Amino acid sequence: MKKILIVGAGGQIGSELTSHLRKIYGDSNVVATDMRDCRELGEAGPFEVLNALDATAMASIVARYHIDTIFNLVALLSAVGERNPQMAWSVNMGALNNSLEVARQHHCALFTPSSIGAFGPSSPKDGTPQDTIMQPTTIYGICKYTGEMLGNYYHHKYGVDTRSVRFPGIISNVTLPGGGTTDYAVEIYYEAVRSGRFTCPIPSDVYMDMIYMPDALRACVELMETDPAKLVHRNSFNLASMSFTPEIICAEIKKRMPGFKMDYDVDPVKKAIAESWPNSLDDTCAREEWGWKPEWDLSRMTDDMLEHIRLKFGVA
Ligand code: AKB
Repeated sequence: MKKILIVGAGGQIGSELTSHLRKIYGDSNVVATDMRDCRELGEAGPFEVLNALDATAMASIVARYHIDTIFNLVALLSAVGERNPQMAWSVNMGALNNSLEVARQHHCALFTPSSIGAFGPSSPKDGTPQDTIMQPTTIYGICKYTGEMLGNYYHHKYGVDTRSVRFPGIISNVTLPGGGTTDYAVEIYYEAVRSGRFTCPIPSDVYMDMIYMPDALRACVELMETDPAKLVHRNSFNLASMSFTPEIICAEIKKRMPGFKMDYDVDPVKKAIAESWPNSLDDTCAREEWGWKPEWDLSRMTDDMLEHIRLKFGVA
């Protein structure tokens, strides 16, 4: 990776991936784009307003900056997707199609995240294998699964260097996620600091895979820097780090804030989505093919999240 384009850089992953990649590859070598005018992304390096559904505009930025690697991070997430499935399909698949075509025409490598949402209720629940039955029941999952197939198709048919990971819910303290089923695991920390209480939309005993942002960013770079000869899989690698329920994360916060209180107002849409996803993924292939190893667990992440959010809100 020498000249990188990030499409959808204003979102939860993009805002942090932009500065992470700029630190490694140089500010001027990472071009951030978003459909909104995110001025802060233009402070350290190049920023362009780009609607990912406009393939001509995407191709022109790729040509102008001599891009060799594209990160397509555009996505309407699982819960918001269920409110408008047609829009979710057209945005998620439109951005992916354009990224694949531009990558093919301009000889770029392409990273597009998939998700634990690509699995469905018929997939094995615990230790969900890399290669297994996948019948997602959300439009988001259907887009992710289709995207995985398309990524592999472009690799086999046209030789495009497509790579991807199935991200768990990503927890971070910089940019809030929006519209996902796993968002509760970020919101709980903010509310713990802000008000000392949280109303959880997910049932107390539902497990989902999660990952802390520093590990997620490292995974993107490590996968994209791996010698292609080592990759048996491409789209998309199971990625695991930690798996917990609302009850477990609540207990972890209580260890540090004994007065913290959580109650439940279960959102039926999020409940159905969460229950259709795996409890925990088996990421053996990622470990074997490109050396994946998570560095953060729930306890260390909880310390770090609370410390950063307290600093943000000026709370002692
Ligand atoms: C969501 O909850 O929709 C996302 C995801 C797990 O892909 N965070």
